[in-house]
Amino acid sequence: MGWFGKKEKEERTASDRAVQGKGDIHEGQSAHPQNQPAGDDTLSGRAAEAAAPKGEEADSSEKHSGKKGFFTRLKRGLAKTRNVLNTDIEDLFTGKRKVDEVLLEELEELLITSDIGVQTSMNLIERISKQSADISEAGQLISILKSEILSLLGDTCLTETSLQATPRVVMVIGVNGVGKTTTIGKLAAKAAADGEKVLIAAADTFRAAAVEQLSVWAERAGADLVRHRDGADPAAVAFDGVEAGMARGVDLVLVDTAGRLQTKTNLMAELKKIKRSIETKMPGAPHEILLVLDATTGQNAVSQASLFNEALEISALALTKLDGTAKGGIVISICSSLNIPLKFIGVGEGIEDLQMFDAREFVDALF
Ligand SMILES: Nc1nc2c(ncn2[C@@H]2O[C@H](COP(=O)(O)OP(=O)(O)OP(=O)(O)O)[C@@H](O)[C@H]2O)c(=O)[nH]1
Ligand SMILES: [Mg+2]
Repeated sequence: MGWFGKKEKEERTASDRAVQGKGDIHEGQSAHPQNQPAGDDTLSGRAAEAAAPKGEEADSSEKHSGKKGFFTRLKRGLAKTRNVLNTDIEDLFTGKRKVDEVLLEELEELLITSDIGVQTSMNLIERISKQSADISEAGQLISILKSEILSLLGDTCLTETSLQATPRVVMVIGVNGVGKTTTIGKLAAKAAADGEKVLIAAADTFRAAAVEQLSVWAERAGADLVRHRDGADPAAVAFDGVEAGMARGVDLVLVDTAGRLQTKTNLMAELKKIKRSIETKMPGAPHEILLVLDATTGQNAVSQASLFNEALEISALALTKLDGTAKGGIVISICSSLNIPLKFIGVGEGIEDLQMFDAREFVDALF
């Protein structure tokens, strides 16, 4: 199945369903993207590290076992949340027999602790309270919770994109350090493995190491790379990338962008400019604007998504670092408070540590 919809069929058709619980966005942490101060290149060391994709060197057999290994890493990443959702829910029932207001309040607290978000947690509690008569033990509560979460995810997290253009142009955006470049590397590798011709445009010209990092990924994936000198106009790089992609008959053009700019340059304005420039070269492009979010930033990821969405109309989300200290509830929060499909999840730095989001698999990993 093509990851950008080429061969993808529409599996679910609820794309027009209403957005639920916008309230999550302003709760929790600050609404500002966690941008580093301009000029403070704290990422350079990390970039050098990231420049060497780790997936292929890793000798653990898990790394090579595809989907199963991915699921194992996802489960491990969600261990903390799983603990809360299983053990703590069981604890709720000690000495109690029925689901009353007190128990529901305690449950709501548990859900919020696992980053599900206030609004979404309230929504879940409401759904559960309607079924409280059927619940007399922890196992029943967990299974009802599981199916309610699944229905929340199924309602809003769709992968319905059908992109028929050649090339398909995907612009990848997000604040610094969330995993844009890594995600592009993984996507390029996956598309190339599916027999597609891929080109990457290095439109992050602000950070010195960015192009080097990208060229390592491009080489590894067997993708073409279009780059300009450091500090060049990102919109011009994107333009040239799309032009080259068209001329060379590539299937997929991935445009990497900066997550942080030098003083006084507005990130959103710059991204809009890149988008316009892509559109000028190829009407209808970019066909996908993929916002990358770091799951370890919790509710802040939800705030970032709404800011970027206001400026650029995001068409899909990728959520990275679900292998780290992330609380899995953030996935539920994102899916239920934003009407943007969550398309990819990342569970590591290796080339195969990215998968299409699968709600059922996710809920299985969660419980
Ligand atoms: N554990 C883990 N680390 C990840 C994942 N995705 C990316 N990373 C790491 O996150 C760090 C930042 O990734 P980058 O791809 O450089 O992030 P970026 O968004 O391109 O950053 P800027 O170019 O500075 O805006 C790197 O060390 C990556 O290896 C993931 O799914 N899990
Ligand atoms: Mg980058």
